[in-house]
Amino acid sequence: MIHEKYYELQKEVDALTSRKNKKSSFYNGIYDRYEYPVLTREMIPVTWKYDICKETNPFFMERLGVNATFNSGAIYLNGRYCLVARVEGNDRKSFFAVAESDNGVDGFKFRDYPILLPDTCPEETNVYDMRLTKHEDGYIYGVFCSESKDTTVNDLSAATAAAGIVRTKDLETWERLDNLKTLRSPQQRNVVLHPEFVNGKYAFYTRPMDDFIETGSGGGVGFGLCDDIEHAVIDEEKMTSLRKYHTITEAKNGAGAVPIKTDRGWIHIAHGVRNTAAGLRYVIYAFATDLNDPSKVIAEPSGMLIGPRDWERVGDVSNVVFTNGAIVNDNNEVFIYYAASDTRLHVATTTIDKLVDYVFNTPSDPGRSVECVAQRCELIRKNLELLGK
Ligand code: BGC
Ligand code: BMA
Repeated sequence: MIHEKYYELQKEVDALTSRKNKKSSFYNGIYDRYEYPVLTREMIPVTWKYDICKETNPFFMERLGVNATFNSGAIYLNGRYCLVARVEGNDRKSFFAVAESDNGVDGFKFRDYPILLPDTCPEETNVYDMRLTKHEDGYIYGVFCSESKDTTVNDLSAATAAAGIVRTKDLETWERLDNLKTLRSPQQRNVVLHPEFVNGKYAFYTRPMDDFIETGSGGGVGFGLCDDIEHAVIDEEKMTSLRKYHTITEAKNGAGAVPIKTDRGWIHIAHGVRNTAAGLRYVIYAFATDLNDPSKVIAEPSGMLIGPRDWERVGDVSNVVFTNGAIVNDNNEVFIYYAASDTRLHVATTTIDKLVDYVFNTPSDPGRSVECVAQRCELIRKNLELLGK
């Protein structure tokens, strides 16, 4: 017999997933924020957490809790906005699950089951942060972080991060390929597959790092080519967007969403990290690369595009906004899915025209306070002149 509590709780889930979202009062002219997150742990179907049978679960007790729904890959498929969310169980293990909506800002519903990836890596402990690339070869690729225990050192917490690769045509059946091998970088996280061939090869944005947490000598977002996607190997990684002293990318940075193609260049929405007394602070920034050479940075507006604000600042890993997915629909509207504090997923909406204006017309960071204030005084001078002052 089905426990009566099931119906009550599922009704609450249904109410949340069918709640209309609306733009919030936040304004910067670049993008809109929304009142409600698009995915939270409260939107997880009851069947994923409870045994709904009254005989075996008389207290209607949660058996397999869900702690968070956050960093999500995103893709526009058959007119629907599809997310491959990072779902984290109470056991701290993450997995992937597809949630879909008709309009991209509300109504996201999970499919009946989460994704069960082919189990080809016996040492893999955790998976997270999938980027979904609709590649010109006809497949949809998912590139994600595959984390394993580092058994070469005597440290219980030591881990190794690698890029796992899967592909699909429908987000239902997934084929697992070999993990990416980067010959010159021992660890990789935040790897993104470029949607087009470059010089006839598959192209990846990488994030070379010496260690699991610290990038060490890794200088920023890398870029490398490989011939065979089924056994992907990258020899040389060129640098694209660099880590820089006293900027939002000082501690580390990494590719986020799959780059968006525009008339002026590829627009990248990435993340930058700096260290503070309160721990690492993650923000989202943007830059553009050349249409013919997607590794060459041609515009880099100063500072962050999205920083954690208000309640976004609070969660399991506070002071973090992170993106690994954006969607452009048929009307050139852009939906940036960003997670707040490793806990819930939000959306920011803008348009291709606005993003291009932002990336190419926002001044770049001159690097020193005195020059930054001079840059601002110039803006004020122009404005006061217009105001006749
Ligand atoms: C966590 C990630 C985190 C990474 C580095 C992993 O174990 O699951 O969320 O980004 O560690 O801190
Ligand atoms: C990591 C990322 C994310 C996470 C962030 C903050 O390095 O890969 O999974 O959102 O740290 O904890």
